[in-house]
Amino acid sequence: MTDTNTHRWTLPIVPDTLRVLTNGYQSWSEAELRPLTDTPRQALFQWMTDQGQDPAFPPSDQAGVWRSHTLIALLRPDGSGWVGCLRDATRTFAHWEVRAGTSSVDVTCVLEGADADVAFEETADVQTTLEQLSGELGRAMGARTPAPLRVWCSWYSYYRDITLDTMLKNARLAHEHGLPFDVFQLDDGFQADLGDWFEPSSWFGGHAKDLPAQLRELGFRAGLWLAPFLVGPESKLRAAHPEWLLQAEDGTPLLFGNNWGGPYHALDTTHPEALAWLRDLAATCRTWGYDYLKVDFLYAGSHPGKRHDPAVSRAEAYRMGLQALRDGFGEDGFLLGCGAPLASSIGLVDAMRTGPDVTPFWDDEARRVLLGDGAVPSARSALHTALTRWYQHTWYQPDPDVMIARRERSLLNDHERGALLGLLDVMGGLRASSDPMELLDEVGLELLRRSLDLSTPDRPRTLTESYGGAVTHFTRGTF
Ligand code: 9PG
Repeated sequence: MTDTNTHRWTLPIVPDTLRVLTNGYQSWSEAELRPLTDTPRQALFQWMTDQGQDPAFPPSDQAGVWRSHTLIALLRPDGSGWVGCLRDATRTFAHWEVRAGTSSVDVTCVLEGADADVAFEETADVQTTLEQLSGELGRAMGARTPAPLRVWCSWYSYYRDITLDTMLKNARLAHEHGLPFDVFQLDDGFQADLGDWFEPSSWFGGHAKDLPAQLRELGFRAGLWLAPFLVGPESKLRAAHPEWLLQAEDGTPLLFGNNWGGPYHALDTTHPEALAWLRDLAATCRTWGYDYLKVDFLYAGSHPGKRHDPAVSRAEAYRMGLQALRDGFGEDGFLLGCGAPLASSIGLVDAMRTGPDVTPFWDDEARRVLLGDGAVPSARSALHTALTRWYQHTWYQPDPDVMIARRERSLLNDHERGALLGLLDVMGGLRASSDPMELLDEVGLELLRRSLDLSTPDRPRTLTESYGGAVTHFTRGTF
């Protein structure tokens, strides 16, 4: 049972010249600034919606109707306009919708969960007001913004084919080159199954607990990837505790998404035993020597479904799960959220992926434009979305995803590698790389060194004339 409250405004303005700024639901959802009278992208397949959007609040399929989580803005060509923003996302999701009429624009904000304050202001300077209101939201929720870290992550070169030896080989080479990484982070592929985190995969060639001490000898901290709220349908965890799973209306364990060759289950984070298990999981990773966790696919914690405690809202259920991980990992552990409902993570994570995955190619036009998947991984999508969320610096350290400095096993040309480097620097936050050290020539090493040089983020000059230009420069098709 969830309460809903609705707020409405009607703006007496002709919509033709307005633009709308949306935020999206979770890390991978597209965030964009688009003409209000355009039609939002429609993903052709349900699994795309499941992995990029809120299934309970998917993008509209009508011209002039735009939806956004937590906040929304409408801009006139001179940068003035309106900003709407939720004041507290701990217990509540805010579903914003703007609807263009002929001579007016209707704005609706539906609160899913407890009632909460909502700001809606007309302003001469949308960018400044957006930064103010989102900053207030961050402060109200006790945002954590520790110093950014420089991270090597195994995913964007090795994908699930990662081994203990490969991790150590890269760490040794990085050490020899004197590259200033803080953390070496092992990504997906080390574990037997989703949920069976303590057992190694058949190919990993060791155990995740064998890594941290060897990394520390080379001068690096150890980081580990988990999708802590996901449970594989064939996993031992699923067999042992079916009662811990989020359920469909008919009481059977819900299956959703499509990665790792099929759909998966989610833990019910209102179940006390599932929460205790999550605390133990994070605490165990800590005792193995990891002090950096990339906690991924977190949207599973707020997926719609039937929970053990039906009085808990999706935002609250999500935060109960995330709080359990924080409690287990400790206050001084570094938590990077990924695939995560954005504002509802404030105060519990140290850093947050603010866009979809970078890939070693610029754009996946067919999937983005023709199949309508705005959350599709690509260098372009990652930069475009993370830049649109620039104001979220006050919520956590943003993680705009990795630099790709290598020339081999990459389709990025020199201009695109340069754009990636420059725009990651504009965004600030975490600096990351995934390049196999052995593939870096002199130019690649120099690009990587420059990308690890932490700088203060540059405020985009204006929202309407932002660094988005550099993103579109190499892009064909609808923005
Ligand atoms: C490991 C990876 C990496 C990566 C994460 C996440 O289907 N999808 O929409 C989809 C999006 C992202 C994704 C996987 C699937 O990647 O962002 O850095 O950790 O998981 O599996």
